[in-house]
Amino acid sequence: MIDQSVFSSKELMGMEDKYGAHNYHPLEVVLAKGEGVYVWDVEGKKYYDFLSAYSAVNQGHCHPKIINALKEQADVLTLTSRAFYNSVLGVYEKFVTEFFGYDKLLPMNTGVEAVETAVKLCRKWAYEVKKVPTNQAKIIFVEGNFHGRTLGAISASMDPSSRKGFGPYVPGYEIIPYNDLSALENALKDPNVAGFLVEPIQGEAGVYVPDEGYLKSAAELCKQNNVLFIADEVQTGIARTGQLVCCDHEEIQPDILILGKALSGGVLPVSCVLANDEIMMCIRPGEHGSTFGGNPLACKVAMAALEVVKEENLSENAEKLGIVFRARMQKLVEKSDLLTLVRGKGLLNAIVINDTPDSDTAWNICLALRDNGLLAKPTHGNIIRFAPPLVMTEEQLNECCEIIEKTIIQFKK
Ligand code: IF1
Repeated sequence: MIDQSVFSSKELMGMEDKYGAHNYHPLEVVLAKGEGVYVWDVEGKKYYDFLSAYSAVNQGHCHPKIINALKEQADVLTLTSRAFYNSVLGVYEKFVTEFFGYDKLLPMNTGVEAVETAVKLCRKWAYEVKKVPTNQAKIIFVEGNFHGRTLGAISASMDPSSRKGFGPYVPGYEIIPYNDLSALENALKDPNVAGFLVEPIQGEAGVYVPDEGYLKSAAELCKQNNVLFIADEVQTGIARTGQLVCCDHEEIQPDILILGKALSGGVLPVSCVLANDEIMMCIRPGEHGSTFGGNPLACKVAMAALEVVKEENLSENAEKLGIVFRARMQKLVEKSDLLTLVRGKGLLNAIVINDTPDSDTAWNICLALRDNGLLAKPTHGNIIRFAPPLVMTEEQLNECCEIIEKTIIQFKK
């Protein structure tokens, strides 16, 4: 076996470049270790992680409770497939449905698989319960969405780099403006509409928070029109925005809830779809599944990951630190010509830079942040997302704000 520690960062980046597909453009830092809110590169330099693997490691890197669950179950049983029952899945399903308040759970692995599952489930419900004519079901999406990389998900995308060159696309979708209730009301007039699928806060679009009341009214409109309200909380769920799921801010329960990422604390790909019986029972044996979905290793890891969220009050911490963070960044916005605004909820935030979306300013600021010991990633040329692990302390957050302030003040275009 190759011992990776004998390679420098430069050599490791060179190997990815030579032997890996070029489907990413990573920030130049090669990480070798993580613990809590910190990561270390191959040369041993320590950083604050302000991406948290796109909000998958909300519980912090290598959380001991989650890693212990992984280790213990790894010695016992990892995978049976769903051809047989396993001794953990039912316990897990009971735990998670009670945790989030739904009748039933359908286990998958990656976020996008759960999105696909939700779309299939919604269509099935439309034909069986709503009595939409065969193959006529329509799902409404919003502009600026990001739901993953499969053909089903990119068919709903408007981002050329996600979409262009991969057609033909999946039919039966309609895209309306985000945060626009009259557009939704209009779209819902078509009796073949089965579902409205939305991110409660748009991550990739640049941490775009809709107006207060938008989600609640959207859910009501869906209900009035017998359309399923489907929330993609793959990124916003699991305490990230200061509530267990972002829809809790408006006290709504989606008809279908999609979770991924931090459901496992970033330890394994674990995702799920939650719904009540009337919807979930529309899918019957043989109609959907996955080799790895519901495997006992994933189930044990995810239960530990959710326990950490409760035991360590991560929602409350995200809410509290988010307020501190935005207040400090607001002061920075007022002080620096480089920034135009800060926005977000809980610990899912972004700063917008006074430059065009196709500029390289955000990227260059992220390089400077890296040199100063903090890792973040632009979502566009002029937006930087800040999403640290939720186990951060206020003292650590203040230190991070100092790094960001210093970097922005000293930054020269
Ligand atoms: C990449 C973005 C974040 C998601 C929502 C489903 C999925 C995602 C709301 C699919 C995934 C990831 C994928 C990652 C980048 C990242 C991302 F910038 F592209 F938009 F987080 F903001 N729904 N988002 O955000 O989940 O199948 O990946 O597990 O490199 O594509 P997945």
